[in-house]
Amino acid sequence: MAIEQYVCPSLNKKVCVVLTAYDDEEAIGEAVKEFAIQRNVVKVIVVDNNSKDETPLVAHNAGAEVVKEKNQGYGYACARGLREALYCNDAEIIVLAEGDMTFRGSDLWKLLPFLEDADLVVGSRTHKHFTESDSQMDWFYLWGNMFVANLLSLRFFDWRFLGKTRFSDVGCTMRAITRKGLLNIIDALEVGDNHFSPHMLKVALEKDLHVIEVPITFRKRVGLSKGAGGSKWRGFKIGLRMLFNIIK
Ligand SMILES: Nc1nc2c(ncn2[C@@H]2O[C@H](COP(=O)(O)OP(=O)(O)O)[C@@H](O)[C@H]2O)c(=O)[nH]1
Ligand SMILES: [Mg+2]
Repeated sequence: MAIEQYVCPSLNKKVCVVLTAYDDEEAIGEAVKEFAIQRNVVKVIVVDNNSKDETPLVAHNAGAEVVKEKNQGYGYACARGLREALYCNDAEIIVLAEGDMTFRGSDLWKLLPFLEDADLVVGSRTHKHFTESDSQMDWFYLWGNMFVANLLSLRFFDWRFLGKTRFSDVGCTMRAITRKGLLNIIDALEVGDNHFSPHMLKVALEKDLHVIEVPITFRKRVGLSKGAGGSKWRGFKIGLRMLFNIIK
């Protein structure tokens, strides 16, 4: 076997980034710029989900392509953005994240290399050194996410590796997927609400995509949370819906 220096091909592939946004005018401009500036990012799509503030204008001015999703819900916004990204013919890799500044644009470079061996790479916000102490991930969200994540691993149990893949987080929006992988799952994404994230992972595993999780940085949110991070009661209810979707 010839010994040669390895240059990771995924780091040279074109990337389309999708950011979800709902009344996120405070954060969306910086979020767009932070992702757009990363190497090989050819387009940033912002999915505006009926914002009543200036979110679409701020996103547009920051350089994003803005699409409007009328069906209200985090899952509808994610699925719409992923579908739109497939029209970006240049892009071989599609990255999904949120426009609330919780995710770091430069973390693309943690996700992409794993796409050499996997179809879908999802972030985990459960590692102490990467999850900032003033982020939403307090003990409640950490333990809740880890509990439901273990359930997802068990759903695809295998004796040797304890699951097709081992998850530590189910609510992390930030993920990278190959065009081929996305084409395989897009029509099966049917959850429109806040429990979309583990649903997408479940669908991917059902379709035999290779899924892997990597630790990413999680920062303090800019602006008000409208999702699980809004209150513990809301987080609990969303967690239950995630759980029922996983076992169904
Ligand atoms: N919760 C929620 N989020 C939405 C909706 N539409 C779009 N989003 C976006 O989805 C992401 C997740 O919501 P967020 O408020 O950050 O929830 P959190 O991450 O639990 O605090 C954000 O980028 C929102 O702007 C929606 O109808 N509900
Ligand atoms: Mg968020």
